[in-house]
Amino acid sequence: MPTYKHLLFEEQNQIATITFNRPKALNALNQELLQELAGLLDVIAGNEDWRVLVLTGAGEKAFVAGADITELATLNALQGKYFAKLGQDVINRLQHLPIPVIAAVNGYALGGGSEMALACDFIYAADSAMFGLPEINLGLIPGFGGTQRLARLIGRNRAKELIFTGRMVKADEARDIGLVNKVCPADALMDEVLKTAALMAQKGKVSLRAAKQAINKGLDVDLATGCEIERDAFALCMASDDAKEGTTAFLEKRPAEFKGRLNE
Ligand code: DAK
Repeated sequence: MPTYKHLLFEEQNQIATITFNRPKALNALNQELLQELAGLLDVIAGNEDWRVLVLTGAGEKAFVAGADITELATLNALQGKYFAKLGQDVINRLQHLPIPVIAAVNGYALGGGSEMALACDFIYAADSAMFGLPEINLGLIPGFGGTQRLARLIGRNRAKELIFTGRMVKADEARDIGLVNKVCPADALMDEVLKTAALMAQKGKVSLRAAKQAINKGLDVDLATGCEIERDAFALCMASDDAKEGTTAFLEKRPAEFKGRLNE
């Protein structure tokens, strides 16, 4: 594996973990970090062994405190456009990664940091976590998909309130409005995330990917088209050794041993 200046990468028991690692700047996203992340996500997408990806932030204070404002302040319009393209590419790669991605939000997730978490499949948060889209305070609006993903996840009016005011919400409120799936004591967050990741990692590889794709693609279309997408994804699962193994194991009253292969 290549080494990275602003990211840490670990892999254990088929679970890959990326840690944003600029703790002195609260893990703010600069261009170099985004370029590194784009490359690493490509490596992960091409690896058949890793079943789940976890994203978290270094230090106790932040997941990601947003785009690097120091860098942002120096960009001209063209550079801003490149920055936007880079950020949007990375966030799209994250959303479309074939394996599930859990955001383990261990502190501030602000601006681009919240948008990064929103592109993950779901979010677990430390009780100390804070979420917000404060771009309005900088004379900006969210630019990495936040206006779109937040409204789709928590509803139009709640998203408008948060984006128009820039108000931060604590972890409990984030859970109550549906932004976060689970809140844990800060020192238990990674254990909880890895437990859920391990549960998913032992499922059929083909079906896990098929379920993610069917849900993601289906959310952008009408119900009938979504059900068609589901049928195709279901057919793909039926063509896998995993489905044969899963059903056989049930009938033989033993745990399934998924190999993650299509029928030979
Ligand atoms: N960028 C750069 N440095 C940051 C930073 C950030 N976003 N957030 C914190 N830091 C740095 C601080 O400057 C400080 O550095 P030193 O002074 O020690 O050198 C260090 O991290 C510790 O921060 P504080 O001293 O401020 O710590 P506090 O506990 O007092 O406050 C805080 C924590 C998170 C409340 C505060 O740091 C804060 O408000 N940070 C900024 C949060 C923010 O506004 N984030 C949103 C950024 S806007 C685009 C697409 C997307 C975006 C932009 C463009 N295009 C389409 C072009 C995204 C925009 C954003 O994300």
